[in-house]
Amino acid sequence: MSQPSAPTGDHHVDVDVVVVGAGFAGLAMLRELRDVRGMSVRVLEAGDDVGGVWFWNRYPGARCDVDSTDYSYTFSPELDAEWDWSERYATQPEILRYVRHVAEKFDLYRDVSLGSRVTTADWDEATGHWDVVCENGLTARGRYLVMATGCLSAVKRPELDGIEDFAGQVLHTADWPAEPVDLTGRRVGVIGTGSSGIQVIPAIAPSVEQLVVFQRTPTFSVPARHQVLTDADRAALRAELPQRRELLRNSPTGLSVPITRRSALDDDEETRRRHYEEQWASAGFGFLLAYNDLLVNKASNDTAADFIRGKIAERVPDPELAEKLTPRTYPYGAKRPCVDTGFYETFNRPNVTLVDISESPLAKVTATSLHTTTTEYELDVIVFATGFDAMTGSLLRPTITGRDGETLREHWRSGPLTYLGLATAGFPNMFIVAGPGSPSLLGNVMVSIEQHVDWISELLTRSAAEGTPTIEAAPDAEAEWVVRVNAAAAPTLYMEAASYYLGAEVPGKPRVFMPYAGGLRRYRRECDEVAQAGYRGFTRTA
Ligand code: NA7
Repeated sequence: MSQPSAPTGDHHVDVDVVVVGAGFAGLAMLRELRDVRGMSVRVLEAGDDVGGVWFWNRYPGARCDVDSTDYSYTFSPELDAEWDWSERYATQPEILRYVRHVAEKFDLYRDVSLGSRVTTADWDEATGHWDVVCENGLTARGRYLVMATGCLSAVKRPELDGIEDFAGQVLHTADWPAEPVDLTGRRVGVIGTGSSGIQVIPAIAPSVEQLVVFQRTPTFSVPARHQVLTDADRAALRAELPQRRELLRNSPTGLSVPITRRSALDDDEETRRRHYEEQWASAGFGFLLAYNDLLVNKASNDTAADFIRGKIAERVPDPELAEKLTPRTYPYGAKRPCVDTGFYETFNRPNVTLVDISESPLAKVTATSLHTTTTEYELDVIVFATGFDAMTGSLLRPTITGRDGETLREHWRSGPLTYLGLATAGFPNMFIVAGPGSPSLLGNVMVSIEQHVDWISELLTRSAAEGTPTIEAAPDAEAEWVVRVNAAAAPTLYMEAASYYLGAEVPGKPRVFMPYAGGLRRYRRECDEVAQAGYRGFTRTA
């Protein structure tokens, strides 16, 4: 295949593949397509460096919820051998160092255009190419378009009356300034208690003068059991790496947690309690996998949820406060569960106040204060930890126009329609990495990314070899896959929470369950079977 016709910095590039996003997915795609498959690639990245979510989410306390060794690329034994993670859950700065190291080691920067936010992508039917335009004027043309834009990158800023009048500082966890923010001695309000809020709240509480946390829905969180890795830990992890990688690949979750076949109801109360205690003491995120039916059987789920509720009561001695922090309206795990280091205990501090905004919602902002419907809170800083327009936001913010002038926004007006989560009918030669319709956020996204990168790359290579470079998901295959995605979610408890899996995080967003809930292992099998059947469900033409 051809070499790029213009280096980084020029105004137009012509390549085989235009990739949008230089996070873990986009960089893996670039390396595989360029260095293994011999294609020319240009990656367009909105940020000023590679890293995706790990570039933007620089808030205090930001770290991964997945063990570092499970949240790493697996394509290079040399990379594994030379990289040492310093902690069980890597911090955002360490992950960013890792991504930069990978970009340098594999000479990826030369094919990445930084500071290039994509605004439009248009399918040119006459030539069978995508024309892509960036906000900075850069244009790119490629036979293929790969959207590696991430599930959690379209930042959500809830509308708050008067926010522009606030005289203090307004921050968002997912768009935290690169320069240090000194919160010492300031009165800070944090809105949101999802994974980001749960990390930032304990991280800043000791240094701020006052911290007011505005909570809409209480969260289930279990201790992360974070630890600094010693040389001995690292040696042990290295020795275990082959088995861990095998577990990752074959697991429904993409985590190297051994899968149990036991239901929570198989154990009597005392045995179950002991088992939960053991898990509580070490499992971190893996607590959700303590039994095999916590996400499908309400009675089983109740046992785990009750256990966590009991722990919240132990961690927060004031019963009224503990009750406010206790989730009661949805099953454990039906919203993305959190892991924490001292989150609930933070509310025992005298300088921290919890405000239940389900009782008295946020009303307005003035120059000095954030007001709920009942009370005024004087603040110096407002931190939004309000998350993202998840899964579809980053795909729908640019205008992507496919065959016959239909935009992706129009095609997905009732919710995302994909075949295998990888492609969408009417958008030939466009592929999505770890997007809706694939397991994406329901497992370790690193495993999903690498599976998609391999699968898409193989499809492009085979299509080139067979003289059928134009590839499109057939409408009936897409329709059938959407039914399968819904069917996989239907028996689960995911349907019982207003979560971002269901599009509930953005008012007016279609309420459909977006990720594929059948598990990574089953999904990988489905994709492999489609490939073995000559890419069944895809139309491939010259
Ligand atoms: P999340 O998990 O979507 O959490 C967002 C939080 O912000 C959550 O507590 C929301 O409450 C709250 N929120 C959102 N919108 C509002 C408004 N309008 N008013 C008040 N409160 C609001 O995002 P995170 O950034 O914490 O985590 C994202 C992912 O990063 C996470 O899943 C991990 O994969 C890592 P709600 O529950 O909607 O009532």
